[in-house]
Amino acid sequence: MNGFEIRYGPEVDAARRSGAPIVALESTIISHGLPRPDNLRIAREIEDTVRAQGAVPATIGMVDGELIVGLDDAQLTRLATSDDVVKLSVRDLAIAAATGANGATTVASTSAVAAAAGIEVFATGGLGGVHRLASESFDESADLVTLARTPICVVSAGVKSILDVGATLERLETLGVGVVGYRTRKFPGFYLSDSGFPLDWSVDSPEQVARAIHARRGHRASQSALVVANPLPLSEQLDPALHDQVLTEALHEMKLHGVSGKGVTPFLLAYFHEHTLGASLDVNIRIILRNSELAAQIAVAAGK
Ligand code: PSU
Ligand code: MN
Repeated sequence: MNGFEIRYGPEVDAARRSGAPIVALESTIISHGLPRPDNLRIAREIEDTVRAQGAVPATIGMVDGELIVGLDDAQLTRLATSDDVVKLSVRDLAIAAATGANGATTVASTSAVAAAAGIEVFATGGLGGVHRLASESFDESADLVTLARTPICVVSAGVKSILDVGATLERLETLGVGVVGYRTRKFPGFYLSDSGFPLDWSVDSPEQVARAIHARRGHRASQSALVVANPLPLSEQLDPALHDQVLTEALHEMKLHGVSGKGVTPFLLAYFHEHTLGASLDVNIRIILRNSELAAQIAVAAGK
């Protein structure tokens, strides 16, 4: 076998043949970002949200070393419920394939695989980015550098508020990743509607995003990602006071437990879900469903 081939699920395979719009979805939010048993139900709901808008969901992940674009329900169940599922970034794909691993793809690896499969639109919750105190720890998500070299449109609610949002925006600028607000010029803060940082660009409709996708399709001068930042309405955001309090505690606990590397994001998300008594989970689910809906509308407008 040469390299690791992509296997397409039947629904995605049919969509590729007919030219139907496809939306890529990541699996790390299912395996590591959301608690069981809700995660499997939510994974299915995300897919149905994409279908309801007339697009085909392609959840990406690795099962027994096979890289799959469009996991079927049994595979989705496996990634949502097994204990042997590894969080796979881009650097892990080849070794995971070679060792026959089960793995979930992050924003970085999902983007890379989706682009390789010719998929132009991807929905997630929040991007990875520069962690707080990164000037000491050097902890910056591989999501950023991967988006710099991957032509994909990612719909997210900004970057997780557990990160250093200002530093992340600076890095996105340096790396040449486009960032546009959806009906806003305020960069959203994931759980919070507004991170406090302004944006240079705003779009009003899925058609406008589709035009940007068309403009750079195959254009050698513009092969980095376009991040569409889709904020939660103010009425649906997490209570900012609760957010700030839990975040302070979470960062303190993380230090006590010596959490580092790829464990950081799952630790902080789990801490939030536990210590907001589920409020952050409800918000997280709303974010993903809203982003999936918008991504599907963009994919439909962009056509093939
Ligand atoms: N957004 C969420 N939940 C998550 C993640 C993002 O709402 O679990 C995951 C994504 O897969 C993202 C990853 O790519 O966290 C970033 O992890 P790290 O900081 O280790 O790169
Ligand atoms: Mn990291």
